Amino acid sequence: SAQPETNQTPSPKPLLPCPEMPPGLVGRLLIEFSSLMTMERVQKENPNVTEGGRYTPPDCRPRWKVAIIIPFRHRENHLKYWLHYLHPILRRQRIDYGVYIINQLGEDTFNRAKLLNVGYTEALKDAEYDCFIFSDVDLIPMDDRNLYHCYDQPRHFAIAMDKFGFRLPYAGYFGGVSGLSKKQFLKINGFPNEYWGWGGEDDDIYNRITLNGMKVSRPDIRIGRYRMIKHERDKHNEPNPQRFNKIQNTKNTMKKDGISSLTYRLVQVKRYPLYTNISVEIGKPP
Ligand code: BGN
Repeated sequence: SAQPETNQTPSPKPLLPCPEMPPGLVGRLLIEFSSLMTMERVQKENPNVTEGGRYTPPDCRPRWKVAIIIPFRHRENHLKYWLHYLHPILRRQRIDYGVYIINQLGEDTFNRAKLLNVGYTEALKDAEYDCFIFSDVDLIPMDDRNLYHCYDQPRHFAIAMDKFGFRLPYAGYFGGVSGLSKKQFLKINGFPNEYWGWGGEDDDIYNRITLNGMKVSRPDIRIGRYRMIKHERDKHNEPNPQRFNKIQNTKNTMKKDGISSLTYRLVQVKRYPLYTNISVEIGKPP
């Protein structure tokens, strides 16, 4: 053999790229929120997930490195269900991923899109992600063929939610669960930081996408189905009365307001077995 005996460095197994549609997906899933869920149970169900909620497929080379970003405040119970359902789905999908919970500290008005910008920034301090999936904590996909990676165009995943009768509520809807590559995200200067309270920030993101010459990609309506965990309206996240005006002005605001203007105070990064918790102070509305 030409191999010198002194060279004992083990070369990594050359893995083939993960298949477009991984074998072992099950299709339509039964999703329910009545059984009681504990973090201990979910941890036992997912022994292959490593600290901070990281996973990489052992049997193929993933095409994307995906950071899953979840804006969060006071939704511990929803998080247990999300982790219970999503970790096994993502494993079957052969996704290389990390889960980041972005926890808004204090009780000032919630700001979903700013938390998503924080998630993008903080995840990149952890690993060289090239794909970002932004998910609400209460949305569970009902079909594992809805693959959580990035696409040629910004992706909208949650297109058929139970609360909207499994239909898209309007053509420009981009809420719930969406995904952008790093390149796509930077092209639109990230997300707006100035939407305090409920509503409109997803429409602003949709505007940014189309104004920058991209279009939204979506799965088949039979596959992009979601269950939302029922809940009372959150405190300190009242509908934002400015949202109607603001979404008319994306063209003028997007260059200044976005990832380029993001400021916040990082308070704590804590790695749990199934996710990384990033607690931040993001200020309050002017
Ligand atoms: C829209 C909201 C979205 C929300 C969807 C679904 C606004 C802006 C003024 C029209 N947009 O109406 O943010 O995701 O409903 O609930 O309120």
